Amino acid sequence: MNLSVVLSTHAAAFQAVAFKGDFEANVAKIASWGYDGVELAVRDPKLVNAGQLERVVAECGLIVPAIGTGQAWGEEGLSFTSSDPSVRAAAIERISSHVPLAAHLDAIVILGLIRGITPEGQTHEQSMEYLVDAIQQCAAAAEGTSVRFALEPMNRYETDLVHSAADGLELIERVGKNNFGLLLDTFHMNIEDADIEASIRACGNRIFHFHVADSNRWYPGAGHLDFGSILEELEKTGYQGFVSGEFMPLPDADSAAEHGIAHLREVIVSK
Ligand code: LER
Ligand code: MN
Repeated sequence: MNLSVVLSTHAAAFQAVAFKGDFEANVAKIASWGYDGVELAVRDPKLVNAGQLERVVAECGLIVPAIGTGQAWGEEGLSFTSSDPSVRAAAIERISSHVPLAAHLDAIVILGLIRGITPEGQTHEQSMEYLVDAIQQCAAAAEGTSVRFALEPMNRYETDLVHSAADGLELIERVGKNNFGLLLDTFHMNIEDADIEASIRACGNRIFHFHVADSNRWYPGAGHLDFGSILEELEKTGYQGFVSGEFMPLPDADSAAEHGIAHLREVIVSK
């Protein structure tokens, strides 16, 4: 199973992005610890030199399996479900602008925080309609390319929209696009899903990407999740993608990344 870890291309406010700044040095460190890939958090692809980025990553022998987009919400307030049509349009435009970079890197585009939160005075159903429409527009923008989008069900403390794997599957039905699937994150699933392994089975080949953090959002092995069982179930679905570490930089980013991969390799080998 291929393992990656999340890295921001710029300083980021989101605290579960383990590494920030000093891009080249961080990519080299990630490779030296034995990761196969690096998931990149990119606020705006306009600000990224795709060729240079690809060179730095490839020189270290790494792959970029996925691009995170949540900084556009965290730092600019872009949202698929804003009541302001110009904000929704800017969010759709921003996500569509990831398609060339993602095609270049053969990476999944992650739809996480960019879905936003239902604003005061707007109904939940109205937000869901905006969300379905936005995803359909982004999916259409990637038609004719190999780029796929993965929406991440996220826990109730971060958004009111799409919490569980079951909610994600319902959304897939409504969107009805083949290049749209799910990103499952064990931290969110531990809060929202009754049975993590059963959710993985239910999502099957609609799992496009996978995040791991332990129950406390520390590195795998620091909490009470059974990653042996979780990853075995994921493998049984025929999943060919990456398992990507997205955890708090605690006790510090380097130790977390090293302990995390050590634990994952150990549970994978012992299965
Ligand atoms: C992003 O992948 C994620 O898991 C969210 O919790 C970000 O806040
Ligand atoms: Mn995540």
